[in-house]
Order: sequence, then C-alpha cells, then structure tokens
Amino acid sequence: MVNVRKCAMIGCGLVGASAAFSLVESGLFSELVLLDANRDKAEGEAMDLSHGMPFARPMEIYAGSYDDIQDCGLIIITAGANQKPDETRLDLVQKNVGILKNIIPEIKKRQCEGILLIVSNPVDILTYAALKLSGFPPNRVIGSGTVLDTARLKYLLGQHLNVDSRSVHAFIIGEHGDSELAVWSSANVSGVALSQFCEMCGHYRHMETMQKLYEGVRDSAYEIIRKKGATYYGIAMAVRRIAECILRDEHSILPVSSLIEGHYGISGVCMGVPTIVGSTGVERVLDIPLSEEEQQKLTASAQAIQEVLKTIEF
Ligand code: 6V0
Repeated sequence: MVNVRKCAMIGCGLVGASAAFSLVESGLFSELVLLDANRDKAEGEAMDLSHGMPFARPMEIYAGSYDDIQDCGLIIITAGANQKPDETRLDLVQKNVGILKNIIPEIKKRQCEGILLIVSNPVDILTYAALKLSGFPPNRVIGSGTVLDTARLKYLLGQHLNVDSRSVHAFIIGEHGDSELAVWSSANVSGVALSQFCEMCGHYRHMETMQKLYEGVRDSAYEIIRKKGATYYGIAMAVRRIAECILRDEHSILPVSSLIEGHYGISGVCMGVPTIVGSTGVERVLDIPLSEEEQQKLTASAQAIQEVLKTIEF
C-alpha cells in the first residue's frame, strides 16, 4: 500500500536539504524520510527541520533506512556529485550512474509502488538509468527535466518585459544541459505572441534579445556555480512544484523528463518536453507544435543524450 502523503528524500546534500525545506514549508506531506550515505548528515537535517515544526503544518521528519521508504508515494533522488566550476553535467555520468546502481536495487527489492523523481545530474541520463534499473512502468519514473530551465526562462522574460513571470508561457525543452532549446515559436504572454508583446513594450531587436536570454538560461548554472559553488534553491522550488502536481493530481503541464517513445519522431530516450503530470506521474507526453529549426535542435539534443546512453551498461 502506498501512502501518498509520505515522501522520501535520498541524498541530503545542498539540493536534497533545500528541497526538503521547501517541502516542509509546502505542508504537502505528513511524513518525510531522509536518507544519505552520510547518516549523520541525514540525522542533522532531520533534527534541524523538525525544530521548525511549531511554525509549520504537522509532519514527521526523520532519518531512515530503505525499509522506511517502502510505502512512500514519492521517492526523490538527489544523491550524487554536483558540477564543479568548468564541469558540464555530462561529466558526472559515470560517478552518478554508479551511485544510482546502489540506490535503485534497494528500492526495487522492497517492491515500492511510489513514483520516482530523479533530480541528480545528468538528469535525463539518470532518469533513463532509473527506469531501466527499477523496471518500473515509465509513468512512475520522472526526471526534473527542464522544469528549472523553463522557470529561468520565464523569470528572465518577465524581467525583460516587466510582467509577472507567471503570465509568461514559454518552454525550454530537450536535454537539461548544453543542447537544450527554447521553443520561441509558441511563446506568448497571456495569449499575445511573444514578438508582438515585445513590440508593445518598445523592444524591437527581438531575435537578438531572445538569443541572449536563451544563452542566459543555458549558462546560468555555470554562472551560479562560479559565483557560489552550487545551485540549489531554484531546483528545490521546482521539486516542490512537481511534488505538488503529483500529490494534488493537478494534470498540470510541466517539462519533466520521462521516456519518449515516438513523440517528435524520437524514441528510446528520456528528456524534458511538456507533459501532463498528475497522481499517476506522467499522464501524457505532449507533442507541441515546433518550427522546423526547433525540431532539428530537439532531434540533435536527443542524439546528444543517446550518445551518452551508449556508453552505459545497465
Ligand atoms: P552535494 O551537496 O554533494 O550532495 C550530494 C549528497 O548525496 C551528499 O550528501 C552525499 O553524501 C549523498 N550521496 C552520495 N551517494 C549516495 C548514496 N549512494 N546514497 C545516498 N546518498 C548519497 O550535491 P548537491 O546536493 O549540490 O547536488 C546533488 C545533485 O543534484 C547533483 O548531481 C547536481 O548536479 C544535481 N542538480 C540537479 C539540478 C536539476 O535541475 N536537476 C539542479 C541542481 C543540482
């Protein structure tokens, strides 16, 4: 039996601890199990978070073992090395696939029926690895995909146009990494085509500005890592948003990473594209209209992921 209000966080480093804090603040769950290879770290985080309980909605938070996560509705994996300055996400492949090979069999052994949410990088490769190693149905294996990148794009567009970023509708899709792309062809601000909205705001060098904004999104992790060593608050809030969609059965559309089979002419790869997310996890991968150039870039992004997948033994 799955307890949908019980969540596990595997990996309590900067991302895991920040995501746990964000979940505690959300009041979504009634039980949160923390696991880390460093048991003291999980225990310390559980104590620290628990001390905030008088200011939050009731929730049991504790450092646990794999036996404790058997009935979790959501299992979030943030364990693994993060990028160091000048490293790409793909540089983390061998190390983090190795870590996943320790974690997933423990989950599989206990016949967990919850949803797996992979956050560790390179997230698309690890989502595919988790799918293969767990044997779970594809709807129950989700990666955070380009949810954070899309949020970064909406934020930057909101700043540029001086509108609330929640009124901006645009997606970053493909690999959560250097080959990702912005879908400009359908981007809009509350139904007004982006280029038209830009003109309404007195901005006319549309393509040039959009390219700069895209590069800002694509390279923002590098910049943050160079300035403060790691990125964790933005992704923590993205994790909370994905958890919320699942727990509340929202059927919201988020560019999470999941198995792509035949969408956009692509198969056998996990990557971020607009997806309906609800209580069963991935409810439907959407084929949104793309321009010819966007389609070519998405195909190239899938190929970049596939090249890396070829180097991994499952
Ligand atoms: P961190 O602060 O080094 O924490 C990693 C944690 O994982 C440590 O506490 C380790 O002890 C723990 N760990 C290692 N092996 C295991 C294991 N086998 N079982 C349990 N715990 C283990 O890294 P940080 O928290 O900064 O980053 C974690 C991962 O998130 C990295 O791979 C990042 O690249 C990735 N990010 C993903 C993002 C996304 O958008 N998907 C965004 C930011 C970071």
